[in-house]
Amino acid sequence: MTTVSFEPTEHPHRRRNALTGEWVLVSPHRTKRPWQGQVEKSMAELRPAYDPTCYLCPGNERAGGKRNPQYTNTLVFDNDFSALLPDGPSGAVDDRELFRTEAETGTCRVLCFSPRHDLTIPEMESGDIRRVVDVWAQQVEELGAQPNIHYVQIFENKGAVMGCSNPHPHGQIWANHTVPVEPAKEDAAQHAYLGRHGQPLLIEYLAHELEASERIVVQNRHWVALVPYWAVWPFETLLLPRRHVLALPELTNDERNALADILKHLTTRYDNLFETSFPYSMGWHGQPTDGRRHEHWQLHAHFYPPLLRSATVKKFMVGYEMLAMPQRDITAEQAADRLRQMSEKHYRT
Ligand code: H2U
Ligand code: ZN
Repeated sequence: MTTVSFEPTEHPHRRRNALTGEWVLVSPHRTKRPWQGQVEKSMAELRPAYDPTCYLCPGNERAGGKRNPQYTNTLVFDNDFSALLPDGPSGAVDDRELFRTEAETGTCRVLCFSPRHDLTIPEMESGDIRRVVDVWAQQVEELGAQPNIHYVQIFENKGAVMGCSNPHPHGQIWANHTVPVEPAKEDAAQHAYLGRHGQPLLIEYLAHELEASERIVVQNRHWVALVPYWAVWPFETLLLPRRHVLALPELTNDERNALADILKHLTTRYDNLFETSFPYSMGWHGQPTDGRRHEHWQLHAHFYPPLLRSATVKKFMVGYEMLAMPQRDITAEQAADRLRQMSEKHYRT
């Protein structure tokens, strides 16, 4: 019997997500000629700066009947179709093991990043992205201070392929009583890691990644964006502060400016990859807002983009992924390399 030494670019293997404990199957042998397929470009989408039919543009009426103010930088409003409601019962309603039910309360908000209907984060000025960063931090602070709010989830769905309902640049904020499933997994993993090693998981992880450097996409004095070792989506990235920061409100002025810069640079690389307005779901994970300090936490953002080979070829999480475990072909290292090769000058400018 011959024993062949393990080659990560040749041999199928599985990698463990240290933040969630979940595994991903990597099949690099399937990407012998990964980038020789033609790159179909999507139709260049030309949008007006103001769209009279858009429910997020300044001065327009929303679907719920309320009217937006003539806002000039950002706008936050309560979602007209909130998934959570602030008032109502809370706590256990049914304790039977097979039918456990808890009433849940919370608040959902919409955040317009810009009054301009035609812009996206990579096309916005850093100074204007900085305003979005400030609103994110302020929303976590304000909602998190409410005694019944224990987690504030900030996220953005970008692109119709991600189910985004409107191209006007916007994100959402959902805040609720219980810590949702994904941050709860990360909470448990980070808590256990700090207990075992005396250092926050993501602080040690970043140190290893900076040393290896093969999965780093872009970095500046305060932030690093990398394709995580355990990435599931083809061009998934993790955005991390260099300093130990538990939540968005703790970011300094300098860190916020640097965050605006790295957001612009990372999303520009994404857009340049397939010369399209790159769709994704992104969002922030930070400590729960139950009033305690959770030293095991490290603030971070996830970007989960669905595109695989071109502006139109999307990865589907079906079949084996739904029934067994997530699987990818291109390795995290190859994805990081592709993103690193991209220019930070937007293809449309
Ligand atoms: P997306 O970010 O996935 O496009 O969702 C937009 C949100 O905006 C969605 O949650 C809300 C929807 O309920 N919305 C309003 O609050 N008012 C409107 O007039 C339309 C959409
Ligand atoms: Zn608009």
